[in-house]
Amino acid sequence: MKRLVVVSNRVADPGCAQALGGLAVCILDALRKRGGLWFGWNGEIVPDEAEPETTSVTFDDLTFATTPLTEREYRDYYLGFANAALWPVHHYRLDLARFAQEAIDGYRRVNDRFAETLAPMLKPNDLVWAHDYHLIPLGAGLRARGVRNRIGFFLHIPFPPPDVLVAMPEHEWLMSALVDYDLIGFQTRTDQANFCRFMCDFMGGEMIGPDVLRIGAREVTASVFPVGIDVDSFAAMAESPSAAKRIERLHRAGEPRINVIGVDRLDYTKGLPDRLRSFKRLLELYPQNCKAVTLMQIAPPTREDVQAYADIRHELEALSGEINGQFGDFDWTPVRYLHRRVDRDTLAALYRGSQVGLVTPLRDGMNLVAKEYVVAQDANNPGVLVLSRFAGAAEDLQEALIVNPYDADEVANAMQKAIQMPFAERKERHAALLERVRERDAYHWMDGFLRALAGCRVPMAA
Ligand code: ADQ
Repeated sequence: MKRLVVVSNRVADPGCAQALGGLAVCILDALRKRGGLWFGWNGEIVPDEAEPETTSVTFDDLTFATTPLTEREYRDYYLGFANAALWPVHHYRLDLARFAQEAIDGYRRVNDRFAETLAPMLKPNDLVWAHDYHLIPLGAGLRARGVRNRIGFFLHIPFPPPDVLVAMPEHEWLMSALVDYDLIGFQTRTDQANFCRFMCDFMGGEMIGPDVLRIGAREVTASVFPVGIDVDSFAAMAESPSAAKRIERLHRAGEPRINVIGVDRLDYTKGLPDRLRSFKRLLELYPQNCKAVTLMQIAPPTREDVQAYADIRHELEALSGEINGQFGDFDWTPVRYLHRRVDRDTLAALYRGSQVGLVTPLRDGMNLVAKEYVVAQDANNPGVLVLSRFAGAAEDLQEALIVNPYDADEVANAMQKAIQMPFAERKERHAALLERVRERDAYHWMDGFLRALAGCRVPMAA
């Protein structure tokens, strides 16, 4: 088996197993099995004058090579370009995108530095797998340094339609860098189609197979690998005795019986204000839900150094205050908003104790919360998933109640349908969803990608 080299913006800390999401756990698993290297940022920021050093730690066959970012790199590469330009553009939000030359230059420089550091660590047969929008030009940087290995790239976020992408300065440079990968993975068929259309219409590419593009002298495979979760370990957390205790506390006497749950990083792509407005419509259109239903929204802080994130936080706080002020009573708080991280086992219990899972992003690569909610349910009395049509997960999870998150009345009606859904229908929908989530779990995603990458033709010498 070939050694695996994973490159991602952040390297997961294997010491914090509890905090690691399913994906990180399953990548670590693969690295342990094959032997390998995980390279990326260690989360530290050092002064500009410091020379950012790469440190390597090896346990058995697995090496973690990590480097800090300088203050300037953090500002330009991470905040400035990755999170204030690429993230909004890829989520179709040109209105929120900020383009600054120093940010683009910083992004280029960090990718170059990463390539320069990584290239000498590679062995001839290594499979190299770069993750996400922070590292689009990494493959090109490695090729420029003579690396001939198979290199794959997986985009965790959406790929926007070409007309949106071309509004971004330097999109040609960025997209032509993608051509240096052998395999590019997308979450959905829509993303893959947008990418292929862009490559054919704007970069002179042609499709020479269902998933294969020729662009100049290069052939690139562009395929769909929907991300999944580690089903068994998440189900075990939801079914544990401590989860049962927590659920009991959630439903203790005197509290409303029906809990609707939302769990998202506090990101403008997740549609949180729209979700609260939909909940308000639920209370207006179906007043029988007053004192009977609570929306628990867990939204931990994220990227607070970017202005758009501070704005969304204020909007959400104002809206939840408004709804609670208008509808709340001495013994009922309609919206319970928690602005913090929660342990994964607590999260699993909260999903299980909630009759409705509300996952309504305005745009999302996949959305793992939707899958976690399904897996956490009691199959003998499952809750109902209300899912945005704009989450990648909707491509597979059609038995959810699929909604347009921009239409508050439609979402309110779907919530009402979920609350009233007969037992047999709930069970039937849940069984179908669970089967799909189980089939396409995190291991299926990873194995599928690595098998496709290993099967790519060895890149020709330049
Ligand atoms: P994210 O945008 O972070 O990921 P998502 O897929 O929903 O979105 O994953 C979030 C994860 O964080 C879930 O596992 C969730 O349980 C966890 N989480 C959220 N709030 C939490 C809280 N308060 N406490 C603890 N954990 C919390 C990006 C893309 C997605 C894509 C993933 C994986 O934007 O579309 O699905 O990568 O490819």
